[in-house]
Amino acid sequence: MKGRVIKSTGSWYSVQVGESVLSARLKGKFKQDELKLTNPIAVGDWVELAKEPNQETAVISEILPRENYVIRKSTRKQHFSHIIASNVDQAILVITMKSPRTSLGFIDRFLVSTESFRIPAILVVNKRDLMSGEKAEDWLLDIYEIYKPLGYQVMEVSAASDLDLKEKFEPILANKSTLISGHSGVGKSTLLNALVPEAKQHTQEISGFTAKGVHTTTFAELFALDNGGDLIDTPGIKEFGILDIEDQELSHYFPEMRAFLGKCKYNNCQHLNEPGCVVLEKLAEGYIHPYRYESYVNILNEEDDHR
Ligand SMILES: Nc1nc2c(ncn2[C@@H]2O[C@H](COP(=O)(O)OP(=O)(O)OP(=O)(O)O)[C@@H](O)[C@H]2O)c(=O)[nH]1
Ligand SMILES: [Mg+2]
Ligand SMILES: [Zn+2]
Repeated sequence: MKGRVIKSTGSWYSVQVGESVLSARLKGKFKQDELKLTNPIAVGDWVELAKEPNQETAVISEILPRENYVIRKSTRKQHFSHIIASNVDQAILVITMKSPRTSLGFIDRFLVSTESFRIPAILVVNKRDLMSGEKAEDWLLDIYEIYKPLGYQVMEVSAASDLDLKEKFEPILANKSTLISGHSGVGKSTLLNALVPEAKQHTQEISGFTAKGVHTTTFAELFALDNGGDLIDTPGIKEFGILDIEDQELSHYFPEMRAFLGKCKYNNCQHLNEPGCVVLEKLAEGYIHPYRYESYVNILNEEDDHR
């Protein structure tokens, strides 16, 4: 039979098969592709499984081909990567100006990763209630100015107190599989609980000392929405290490650069300081935002460090 992995807690997986949820595990050697993964099976995966004789549990024999996935470098194991979730229709990145602060560089890394699979991404600015004054206005303005023209939807919420979250998100989430990601403490589980009250995900105050989240959610988990579709809550991530993207390829995942690719003088242009570079021209003309270009250069340099 066929099912979808809705939770993974190490060696046991919860697999949704029709109306029921089975506890399943992998047995024996498992064929993996060349990716070195800390998690061979990810939440969102469709798997082939069979009931174990005389038991309530099941054994997974195969992972069906993934339509897409969001992946990052493992922070614990070098040369390994971790699939955050697979087979998603879209991704919500929850961002906060403070408590904790989300950097533009972090947002851009995440977006490069979703762009590489053409997964639409939505930026949800949370903890709006904590933002006031000129600094907050400037920060928000930057977010809108940088990301809206690139085609990313931007929303503002206070997940802990807004009463209209269901109405606001329903049209966006209906009948889709949506990943929720972001730093620890930005309010991913708080938002999820507002949208799927039965989920009752544990949430926890951020550390007063570091103003950072305390990694409350430790496993990814998929929750069904009332009106079709599902939401995947995930553990907070500190850094988003980008994986397996060639230098030449990186600009393809910056939508504002995509339009100009192939127009530079040199066809192997990396848009750094080459003569006749159209990306640099567009940057000077203001078509490409300097912060985004900075992220591009940072990711390019970081990638080099790992070779
Ligand atoms: N002021 C304010 N606090 C919020 C808001 N949303 C969430 N919080 C608080 O932020 C803290 C962290 O929220 P969580 O939902 O646990 O954060 P998370 O993103 O799931 O964190 P991890 O599971 O560690 O990745 C909790 O104390 C929430 O009550 C909000 O809109 N405004
Ligand atoms: Mg959480
Ligand atoms: Zn160029």
